[in-house]
Amino acid sequence: MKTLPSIFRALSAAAALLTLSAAPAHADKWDMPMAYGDGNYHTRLGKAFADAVREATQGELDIVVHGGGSLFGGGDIKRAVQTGQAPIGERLLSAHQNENALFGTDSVPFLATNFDEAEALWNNARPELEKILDAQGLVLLYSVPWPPQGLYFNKAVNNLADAKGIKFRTYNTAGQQMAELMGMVPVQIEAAELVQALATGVADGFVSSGATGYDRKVWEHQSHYYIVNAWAPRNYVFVNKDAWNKLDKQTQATVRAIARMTERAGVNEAKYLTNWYYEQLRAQGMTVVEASPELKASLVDIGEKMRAEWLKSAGAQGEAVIKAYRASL
Ligand code: PCA
Repeated sequence: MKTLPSIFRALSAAAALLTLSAAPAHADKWDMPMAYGDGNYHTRLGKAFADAVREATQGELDIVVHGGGSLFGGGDIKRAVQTGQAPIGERLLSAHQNENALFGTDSVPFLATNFDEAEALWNNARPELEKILDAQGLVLLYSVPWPPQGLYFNKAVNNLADAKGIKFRTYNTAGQQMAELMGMVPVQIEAAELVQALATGVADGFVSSGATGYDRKVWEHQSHYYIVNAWAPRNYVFVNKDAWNKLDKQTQATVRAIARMTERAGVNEAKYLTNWYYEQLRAQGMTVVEASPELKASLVDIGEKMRAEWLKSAGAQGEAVIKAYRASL
């Protein structure tokens, strides 16, 4: 957590520079639901973003973050913002893959497995996603990645035979498909309910990064974390278009500038924390290691099948994004 204070300082210094010469014509209070707990870096960044916006608009745009799914659960946040029940919110992007395959671009297995690739993929997917969101009445502000994804279990799992039949918590379509192809039994559960699921035997393993294992203190129920770097999913922050259009142009530009800085700070924070989380899991007695070559080879095979499926469902638009991404590497 070493770097976050400097992010707060930088954002607040930037906010001071961006401060509008005249306060906007009318004050707004925006409730901002977020799905992940208050200690998580996405939620801490959301609060830093809100603080910077409040400072730069001299308190006239007051964004109030509600973490941990306390205002709307993760599964309800997008709809809440689309219907205007909340003007702004944050959600896991790939949770909407069932609406449009493009939302799952970041979770195509082994397509982007480190932060640089994840950023290149995002840069190429972003314009398409902005169009899709615009048609849904939403304005995209910023997006921050999670560390690359691996597998948690309560025993050693070195091959598909070891994994067979395990009840496995997932958070998106890709995780679900991967679990099924591994011979496991997927169950979709929000991070906020993860510990309960592990404690009651609803799930005996799950896909995630070190972040969620650390945030949810899963060492009480899990013994192994396998580093796989299967994909690096993203959260994104979006605004209801009507609420956005009520802001004057200068306020919009200020919010956009702070959003850009928050995204940059978030990428750096995620990079820094990736190994830090592994160290914390190890300090709690967990085995944190690379997946065995045998398991890794099976996952690569499964990943190829999933990539082919995804390309089919994402059509020409998806193919164009992947092609441009590959060309940009
Ligand atoms: N944590 C989130 C999504 C990806 C991650 O690393 C979760 O497990 O819900």
